[in-house]
Amino acid sequence: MTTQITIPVEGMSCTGCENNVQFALTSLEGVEAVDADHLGRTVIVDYDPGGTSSDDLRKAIEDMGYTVNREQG
Ligand SMILES: [Cu+2]
Repeated sequence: MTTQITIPVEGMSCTGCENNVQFALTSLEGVEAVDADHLGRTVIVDYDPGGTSSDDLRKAIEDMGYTVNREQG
């Protein structure tokens, strides 16, 4: 079963940031698709909860130096 989550992310400033986030998250087990949008400040992830968790996704984004707004998502 694939689940989709929209994660509010601060700090992405260009398409290079989008690509970095997409590349890093796509390499995680269970992640099927990633759509990062620096203008909308969101990262939408399709993933299999059996392979990774939403917390793993948030942590991976934070490990790259971006800020996840945990109150909104
Ligand atoms: Cu950038």
